[in-house]
Amino acid sequence: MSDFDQYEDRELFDILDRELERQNTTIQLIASENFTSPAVMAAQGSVLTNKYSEGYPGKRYYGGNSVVDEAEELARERGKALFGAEHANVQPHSGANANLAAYLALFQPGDTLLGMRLDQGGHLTHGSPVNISGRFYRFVSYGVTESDERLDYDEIRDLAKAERPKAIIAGATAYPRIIDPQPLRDICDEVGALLIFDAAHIAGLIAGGAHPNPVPLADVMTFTTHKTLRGPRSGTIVCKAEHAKAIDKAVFPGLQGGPLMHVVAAKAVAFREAAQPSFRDYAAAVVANAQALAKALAGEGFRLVSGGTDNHLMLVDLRPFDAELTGKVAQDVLDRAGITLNKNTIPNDPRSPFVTSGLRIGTPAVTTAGMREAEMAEIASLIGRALRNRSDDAALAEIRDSATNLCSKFPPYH
Ligand code: DSN
Repeated sequence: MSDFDQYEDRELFDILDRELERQNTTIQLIASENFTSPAVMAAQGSVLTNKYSEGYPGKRYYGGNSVVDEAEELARERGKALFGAEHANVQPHSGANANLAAYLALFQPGDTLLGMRLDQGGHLTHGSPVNISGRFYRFVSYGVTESDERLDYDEIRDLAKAERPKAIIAGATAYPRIIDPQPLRDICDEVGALLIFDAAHIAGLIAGGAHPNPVPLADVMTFTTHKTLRGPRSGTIVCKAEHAKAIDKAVFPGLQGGPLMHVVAAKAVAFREAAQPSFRDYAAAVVANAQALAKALAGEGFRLVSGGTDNHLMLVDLRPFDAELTGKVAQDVLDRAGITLNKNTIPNDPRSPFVTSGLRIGTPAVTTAGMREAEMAEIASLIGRALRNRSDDAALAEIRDSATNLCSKFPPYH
């Protein structure tokens, strides 16, 4: 047994202590982040990190896998049960890998696919030209309407009829409304396409019954496990039985080598946690908090893209609040005020993705910490104050104290 312990490496573990301090004392509003449970972290920091397990349970390339086989089997069964799926592959290291594995399993290079525009809320792996998805496949993008900034399923149908894609990729990273799987399924059936639903952001809302479950309608659903689902940083694919073999082959050996079995074990823990009745309360509270925060921000003079939210996030158009204020500046100012979130393009943003006119704000983490509607009103007020007083260092320091004081009542980790 190695005689090194974590207390010896102060150089690194001091950094971890400072990050713990940051997470405990500043307000976490990044829509794709959450606070995992100690059980998830214990599994992720376990001896399973030591094991090589290329292959699948019962069919591995190395010996000594009988115990980890049980962990992967448990994760698969729990993942299937959580979403009512016929098959689960719990090995993707990330959501991006899960998406690429789905494409590798089901499409040929050059095939036409429909995906949501990145600058209107889609994801890099939904066909961005700088991503492998956009280089290997012929992606055609759909977006939101100018009038109400929502998906228009009739427009998607027209596009699908014109382009005859092999699949429609649904899902988003910055879209504050429910994505209805039924009209997408209908369109896919009309044009003979597969439906791939990337539920990375909303997997926890689906598991908690706050959003419609695409699994009965989609051929494949991919998701990350660390956002609203509140598990380890990773990905998973669930699919119809008919695609199981192709999906498994695409994940390994198609795209990845040895799975991260400690992370697979942590996924098993997270799936169990998400199946508890209390997780339904959590998912409902995430949405209620987002709606309360959106309403309070509108009261501060911000414009909410699409007028509000029905999920865990909102997109804030800063221009009515202050035409000169960019997302980049707002993110930096709020960082100094102890409020963590990210700049984001809004639909038809005149500014670049590095500057932007918007912010993306999410409630999964603050809800896990125990904050509810009253705290959302307080957070909106802090955001408004900070951005109005962005050149005033003393005011920002005061707001940071208020943020720390609020967090001290809701520490995610003791
Ligand atoms: N980076 C993730 C997000 O924040 O939404 C998407 O991959």
